[in-house]
Amino acid sequence: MLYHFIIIHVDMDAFFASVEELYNPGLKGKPVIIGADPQDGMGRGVVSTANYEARKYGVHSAMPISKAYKLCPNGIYLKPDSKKYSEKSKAIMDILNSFSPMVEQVSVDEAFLDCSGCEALFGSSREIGIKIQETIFRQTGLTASIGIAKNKSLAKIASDYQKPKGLTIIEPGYEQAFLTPLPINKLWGIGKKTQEYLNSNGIYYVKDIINKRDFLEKKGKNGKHILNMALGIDDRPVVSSFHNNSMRKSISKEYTFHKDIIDRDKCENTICRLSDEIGTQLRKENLSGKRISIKIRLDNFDTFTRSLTISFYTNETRIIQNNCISLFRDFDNKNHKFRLLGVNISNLIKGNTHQSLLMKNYHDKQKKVDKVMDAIKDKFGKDLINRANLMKTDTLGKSGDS
Ligand code: TTP
Ligand code: MG
Repeated sequence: MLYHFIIIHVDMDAFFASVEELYNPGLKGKPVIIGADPQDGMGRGVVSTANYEARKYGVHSAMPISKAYKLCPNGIYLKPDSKKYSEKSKAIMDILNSFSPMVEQVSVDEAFLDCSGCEALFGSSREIGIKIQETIFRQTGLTASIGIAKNKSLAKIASDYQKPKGLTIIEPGYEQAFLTPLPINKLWGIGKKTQEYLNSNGIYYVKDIINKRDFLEKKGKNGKHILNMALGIDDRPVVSSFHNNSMRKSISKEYTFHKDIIDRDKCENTICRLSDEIGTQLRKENLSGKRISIKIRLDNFDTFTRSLTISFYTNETRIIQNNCISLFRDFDNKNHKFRLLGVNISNLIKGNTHQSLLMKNYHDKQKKVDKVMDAIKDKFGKDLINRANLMKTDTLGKSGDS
């Protein structure tokens, strides 16, 4: 028999909202929207997710909460409760690990499994898919959609194809037939900007990409990647995250200003405060990270991220702050006001800082400061104490996790 790959993508349905429905079954059948406080239509945050009932009104993830409120004023609006979601996420990942040793978690509610060669154990790929859905439902009460194909990109497209509770299998040999009629935004990794660019070049469907392959081949690495996605070519392996399954991939904090602001000093203070919160959390969870990013949303909703990777792992507030500030200073807001700022640290490992010996004295001092700050925050709460450079920080409202 010809050996073929069985790559499975599992994506939970309306994850945050479904978990809330589990805890409060009275919500079932009603439109539920998880996200920022809508404040009677004046709220300034965004929607994290909406259940399928609320989606009928046009509400979706990342939409401004004020717009969601306009579309669905009678919806039930809830704030995200990340503790609940990560507990359920862990339970789901444990189940997936019982199906294959090769499980790659890609977000809180989503993972790839390499089940190639598991047929003898679990049956055909369809049977494996059904078993995974049934086990998740039986053990957590939540529904998942599943895509099965010969590689990650195809499996990911397939899991989204018939949501919710979908099971879509792209049989070997039928990949091209499945892909060509799809609109380009169904391909993994084609965001809004790329979609607009391709549309402006007359490319709307996957088949258009293939017809214009010469054009894409001239567009460097990204163009070739898009062409490969359209041809169903993807040789990225499922990288098992078995060893750090329960470990976070990144920590983010963000803050939406109550009013858009232009004052860059105020922005820097907010960035310092968010970096401080991230440092505290890293140390609490005994993690260190290497890739530092800031997120900037302007008053016209254009959103940017700027990142850098430092040469050592850190959990020191000062290092995170300084790098974020430097990223921020390089950013030209072109006279637009700032609406939201965020800080993220990723590329995480368990444990403490690995840094150059030359800087050891400096770091030892900073670590002492961090330790004292953490102890005081633990005892008296995080809002009581701030470093000197945070003193001008906008204290209206609180930042949120994401
Ligand atoms: P998704 O899997 O993208 O969405 P979903 O599970 O809510 O719905 P679907 O059935 O379409 O898969 O994201 C998983 C969770 O991540 C989602 O429940 C909430 C959170 N999330 C955000 O907080 N902000 C976002 O912009 C997105 C897309 C998701
Ligand atoms: Mg999902």
